[in-house]
Amino acid sequence: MRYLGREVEVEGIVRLVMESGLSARDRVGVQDFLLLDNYTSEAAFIENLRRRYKENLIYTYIGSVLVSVNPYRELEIYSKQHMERYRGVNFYEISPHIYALADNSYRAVRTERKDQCILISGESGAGKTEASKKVLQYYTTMCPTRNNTQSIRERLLQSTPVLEAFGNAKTLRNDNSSRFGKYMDVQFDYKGAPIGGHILNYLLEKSRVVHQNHGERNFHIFYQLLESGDGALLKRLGLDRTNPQQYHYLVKGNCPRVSSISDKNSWKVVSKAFTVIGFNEEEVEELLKVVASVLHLGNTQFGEDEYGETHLTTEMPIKYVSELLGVEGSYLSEALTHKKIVAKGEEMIGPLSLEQAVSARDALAKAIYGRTFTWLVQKINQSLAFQDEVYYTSKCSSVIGLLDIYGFEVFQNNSFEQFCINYCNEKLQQLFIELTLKSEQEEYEAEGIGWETVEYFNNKIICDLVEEKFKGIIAILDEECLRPGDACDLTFLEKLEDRLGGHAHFVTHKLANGKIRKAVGREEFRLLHYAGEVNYNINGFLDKNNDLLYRNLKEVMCQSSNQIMKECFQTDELTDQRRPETAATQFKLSLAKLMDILMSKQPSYIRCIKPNDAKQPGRFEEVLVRHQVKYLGLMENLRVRRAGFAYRRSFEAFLQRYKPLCPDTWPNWQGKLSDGVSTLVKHLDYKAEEYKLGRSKIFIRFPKTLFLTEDALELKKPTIAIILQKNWRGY
Ligand code: AD9
Ligand code: MG
Repeated sequence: MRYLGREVEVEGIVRLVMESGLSARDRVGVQDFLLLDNYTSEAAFIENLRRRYKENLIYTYIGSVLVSVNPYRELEIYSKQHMERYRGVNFYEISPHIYALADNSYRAVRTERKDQCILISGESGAGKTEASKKVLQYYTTMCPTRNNTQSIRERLLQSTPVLEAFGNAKTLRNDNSSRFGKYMDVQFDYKGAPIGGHILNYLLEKSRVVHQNHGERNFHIFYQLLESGDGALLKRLGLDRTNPQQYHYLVKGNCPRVSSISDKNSWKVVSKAFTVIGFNEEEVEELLKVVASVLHLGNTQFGEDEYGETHLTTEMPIKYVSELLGVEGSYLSEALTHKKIVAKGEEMIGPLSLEQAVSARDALAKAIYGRTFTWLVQKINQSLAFQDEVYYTSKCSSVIGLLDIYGFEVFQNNSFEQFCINYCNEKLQQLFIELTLKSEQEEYEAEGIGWETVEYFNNKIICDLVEEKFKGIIAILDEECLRPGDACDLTFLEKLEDRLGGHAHFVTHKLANGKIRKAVGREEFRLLHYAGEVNYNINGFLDKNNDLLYRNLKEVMCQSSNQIMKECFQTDELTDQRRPETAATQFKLSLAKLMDILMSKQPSYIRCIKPNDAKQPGRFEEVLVRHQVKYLGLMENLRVRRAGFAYRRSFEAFLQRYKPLCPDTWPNWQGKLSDGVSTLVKHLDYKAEEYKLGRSKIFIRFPKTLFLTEDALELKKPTIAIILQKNWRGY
């Protein structure tokens, strides 16, 4: 029986097999949380996840949402055979899988011509990036090809290793942690062949270029180049592989090697990917020169002379940087130790203190790396762009967007980066609320079905707290960044206290009665996020938000003869009198654009869960999982789905599947589809409160109804559970 059946591997495919007398439900749980008897119980929810995880069943649905638990081991469930198995199959007819979700979105693109997006969320290490790769793999393997689209498939796939080399790093939480947010559109032509793509990147964690916490690394590319770049190349770049520990920017984390990472293999993959994407040899060399120059810059040291003047104490690193980037060495040295200020049309040069020189150097390294990363994304976008515009517009292509963006982060010490990342998650939660409820409501309306509202926490209040014009935290931060004089991180905190003290989601160490709240430090503010409380340390907020590069360093870079730097640093930046947007405001604007993009599409959700912090297979730590279930809003999600109708299915699909259960509809119903469904449900003895017929769909309120119908269908078949007939599947 379907839900009394066990999911077992048959010919490499997970199927449901009848096991008489044994309640497999006790062993492997239910494949859709909607089927849980006690659907309001968090404990039952987690127990279901745990049971399935133990059986290597990492996927479970909440209706159309896919919950995925990181197995931390390679499972044999991603072969081409598996992909084929999921093509054209409805969710409940086969064991849950990411391919089912990918296929569902694809079918909507094909049949309804509606743009789709797949939103993947979860905390660091939960499996978001792996999930997005699996979806992409599905499309590039299963979709038809158009004449020359073979190469676009390859380019779509190969963009990933390149961006991972430059944008991912080993952190304490994940050996391959994405340190940037990524939204990727895959474009399909009217026949469903992938014909192009486009990537948007968000907030790269640039601070990692100059500093890594203990046990973490810089971005992968540095280690790959040092480990595997050929001897002649390294010589040209002035790099020495024999002692990677000599590069200051690589040693802070004291973690040059990671057992799960082969920098050698990755280098091979990345080198090949460069070729597929369309980089020629010179471009790759120019890019690697930039990478090497960052390492040399990190080795530039400063000292103070007897008069307290800052000067360079190392010669070679600057020589290499100037050679690799094609800039004047003396000019660069001067710019690293002095600053130029233009005031009322007059230029003034002043010395930098030792501390200022170090931070100017680090700012330059971060700017070079950060801009190169953006350049790389643009270059990849050129390669993914669909060339044939006439074809593109005339054949009305559709897109599926894939969002793989950082999950909610709570560390021991949370800074500006976590503030931005958690704000981003508030926005995504807001989108989830709007789209889930909106789409439910719209569907009931379109089908002429009444619906009851569900109470849920609307986190708009927190989004406003962060982003509201003039009043929000970002506005106050910007105000302090622009204010001349004594503005500093502490004055920022004071302003926050003044203006936001008393807000339901904002607290500092000061209590209203004049006492001190111990749980929040004196240099912290706490936000009560929808997902939990986070204390943010304000140190560095102003600097990180300003993200300034001294003018004379920009001037040096504008003279670079390196082709990439030429594109990254352009002279109009020097003449532009306007102050550039601050980092937080830029992020806010880019998120607003992202929300518009996502709102215009039909969403699907993958919610990833990390089962343990040790990155080990088979370990399911309940406390950790419970926390994620909470902040991913899974219980709320389940409640919303259950409050309405648990299942909906088009008349056609419903009739097709269950017609064997009624002699009047079997083998073929000749009349109107809605009449056929009516006849069928009457025969099945559905009670009036169990279902409603809309204009084109049947809505079933309780999962149990469908569950019993599935069982009845199962009894009609001899031994093995439902394997769909081929002719049910075609698109
Ligand atoms: V982060 O926010 O970028 O730090 P992600 O992207 O959520 O994080 P990622 O996809 O990188 O996590 O997964 C972490 C690791 O878990 C991978 O490197 C794999 O070793 C492992 N993983 C994740 N998903 C799967 C899977 N479906 N099968 C096998 C997996 N291993
Ligand atoms: Mg990732």
